[in-house]
Amino acid sequence: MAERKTVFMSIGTDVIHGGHIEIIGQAAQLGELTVGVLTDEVVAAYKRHPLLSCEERMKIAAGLKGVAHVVKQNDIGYAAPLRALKPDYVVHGDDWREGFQKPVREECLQLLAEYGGELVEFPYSHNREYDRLEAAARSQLSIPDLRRGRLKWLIEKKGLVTCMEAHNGLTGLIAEKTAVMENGVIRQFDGMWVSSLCDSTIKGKPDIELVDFSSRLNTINEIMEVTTKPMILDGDTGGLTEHFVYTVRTLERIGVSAVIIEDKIGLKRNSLFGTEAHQQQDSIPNFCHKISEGKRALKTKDFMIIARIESLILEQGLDDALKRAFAYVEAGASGIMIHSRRREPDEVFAFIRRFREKNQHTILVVVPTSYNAVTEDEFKSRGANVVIYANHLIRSSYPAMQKTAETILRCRRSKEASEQFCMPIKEILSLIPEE
Ligand code: SPV
Ligand code: MG
Repeated sequence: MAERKTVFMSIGTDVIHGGHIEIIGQAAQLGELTVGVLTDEVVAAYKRHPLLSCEERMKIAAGLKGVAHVVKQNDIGYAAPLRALKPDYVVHGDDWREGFQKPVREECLQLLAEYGGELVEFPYSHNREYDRLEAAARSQLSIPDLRRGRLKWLIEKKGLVTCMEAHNGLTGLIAEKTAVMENGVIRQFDGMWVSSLCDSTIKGKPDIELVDFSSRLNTINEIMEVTTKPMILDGDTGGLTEHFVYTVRTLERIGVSAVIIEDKIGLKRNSLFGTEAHQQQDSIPNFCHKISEGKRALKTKDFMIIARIESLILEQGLDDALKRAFAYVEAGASGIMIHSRRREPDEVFAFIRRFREKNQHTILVVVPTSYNAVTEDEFKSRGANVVIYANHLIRSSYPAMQKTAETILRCRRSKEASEQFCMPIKEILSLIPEE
């Protein structure tokens, strides 16, 4: 009797619908079917945060009719399972012939050619009901209780996460949706940073805690309404401790993942002014009190209060920064943000090294605006956990808008600006589709 053929297919979804059952049934007819269940990190990177864990999804897959074996798949690519299993057939929907999965398909074909395996593609079912299901699953992720803890989860899974600044719904969508494909790996930002500088600048105000909390809250809500990724709020100094406890409760309730407060007191100026502007650092006991009171106000284990140290900005030295860091952790800070305005990363690296000698677990946040040549991989290898791109969308949009305005003034009409700098009307009309 001829040996039974073997079949492999990958599953990343946590919403199993009739379309999946159909394709699994067809795959099982070809032979003994092994299903690779993509890990949570992989699903989060290429699609969205999974609502069910990999272990749960493996149990579900194992129970489906036609599935003989289930394996965990650690990569969107097929190299590991195909080299290990050498299945006669790989089954996939034909939707991956185009779009971001195209290189994955090409790699899969090469792998199959190595040992004479075959790719079997079934027509992908564009069913509106399935699209609606996926949209409903995605919208779940914006629910505060599901969004809040996702920053911690991502840091635990990935070691290092990246956050892009967002200052309104549109920039929120850019932070949420921008993705690039590189060697079969999809890169996206993990979360968003709601910067005081950008939130003030977009309102035409200086970054001196002039934009009040209600207004900051409006910005947060505007972004949250159209996105699902975790959010870190730049909480400035946190204000009076008596007020901060209420701020913390509000932020936690609406699904923000973390607030970062800086150890300054009095009229706050943007850190990138350094000592050029008068700025005063808070005392250690006072700031520790603010942290511990904020911590006491929390209702969940998900929300994080992160203490930002301004010692390097105010030229108080590394020892002062470290002394503060350990005191703030002792007071209950879930993380430390170390800030610097030098072009060289040396003092930040020295801080991370000396902090990590004594503390391997507390989350470390860096904001490499001035020392911008350091890569994310290097930060990770040195022990940082969060990289924040604090102001780049506003800094890139302002010059672009100014150029358009100047060109219209100079030309006394909009033709030139429109042709050179503006996206087509048709594209802007369909940029945000109706749901
Ligand atoms: C912000 O983005 O508002 C920050 C970071 O606080 S910085 O501008 O570098 O101070
Ligand atoms: Mg700020």
